[in-house]
Amino acid sequence: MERKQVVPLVAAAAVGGVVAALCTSVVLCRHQRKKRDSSRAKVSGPLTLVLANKNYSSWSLRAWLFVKHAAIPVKEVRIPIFTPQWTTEVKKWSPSERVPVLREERTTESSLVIWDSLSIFDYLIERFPDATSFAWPTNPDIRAIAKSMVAEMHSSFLALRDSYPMNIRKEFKDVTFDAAIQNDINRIIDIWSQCRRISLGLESVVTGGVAPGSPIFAGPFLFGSFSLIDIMFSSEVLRLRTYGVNPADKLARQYMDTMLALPYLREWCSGASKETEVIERFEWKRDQKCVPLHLQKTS
Ligand SMILES: N[C@@H](CCC(=O)N[C@@H](CS)C(=O)NCC(=O)O)C(=O)O
Repeated sequence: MERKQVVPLVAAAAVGGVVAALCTSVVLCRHQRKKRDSSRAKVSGPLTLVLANKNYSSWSLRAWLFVKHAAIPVKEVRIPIFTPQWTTEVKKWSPSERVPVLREERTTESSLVIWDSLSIFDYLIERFPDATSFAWPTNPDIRAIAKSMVAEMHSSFLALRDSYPMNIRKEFKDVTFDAAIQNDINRIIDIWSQCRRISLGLESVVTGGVAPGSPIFAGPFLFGSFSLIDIMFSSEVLRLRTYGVNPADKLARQYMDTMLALPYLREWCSGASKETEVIERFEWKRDQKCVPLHLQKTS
């Protein structure tokens, strides 16, 4: 299992190029070395992860990447979003009628249902502590910052998320954004750049503090090795690619390349390219003023 985990990191590190090379000589933090082991898991029955389309569902992507990286066995159930099948099926699985949702069978008649991504991550971290030890940095200051950024991703960037849906199969060029959306994009790029600068020792983790001057994390991901913060921003890497955003910031650009080379992300994208459903409300059209998703009628 350990070998399987290392492959995506190595492949992505190769793309990280200079950044990865810089990181080879530094001290690895404890969570980066810890073995993952799902054998100590505390669940009573099989797990089912309910997801929507790979092409459009950014929250499904995050939950899926998490279980893949933790190598937690789950049965996947896919319900194509906003289809007649969705309307009838999602109610059977999810109290919020949203996905992802995770179900743990307890007996033949009972189950525990966990919905909303952050709760799913929390639940899996509690139940599979070894397998999910990659989730948070062990340094308490950096962990606090990572948690702030993960929470920000979960609660924010609504202007961007609402008007420019994740649509992995499409790539547009020369897209112009209005101010609110450009602000969201700039903030996401700033977060990526800040994390990379902290990892490379170019910026202190403490505001106004002194940068260490040498790398503090090995690896090309936001905080060195792959963690939950990378999972949270994975859909944003894909979203920026779809709408032709190429950050001027070199560290942010390198980070996007690192993520786009991640084997599990590529596997997800390859699944998206094979899907046939086209959901009109998620298809951005250049000459059409964006109607935010929450104002659109469900078809
Ligand atoms: N806050 C939720 C968001 C889940 C969500 O909005 N999922 C979308 C698919 S990506 C959904 O199920 N949408 C159905 C709807 O809006 O009715 C989470 O973090 O899981």
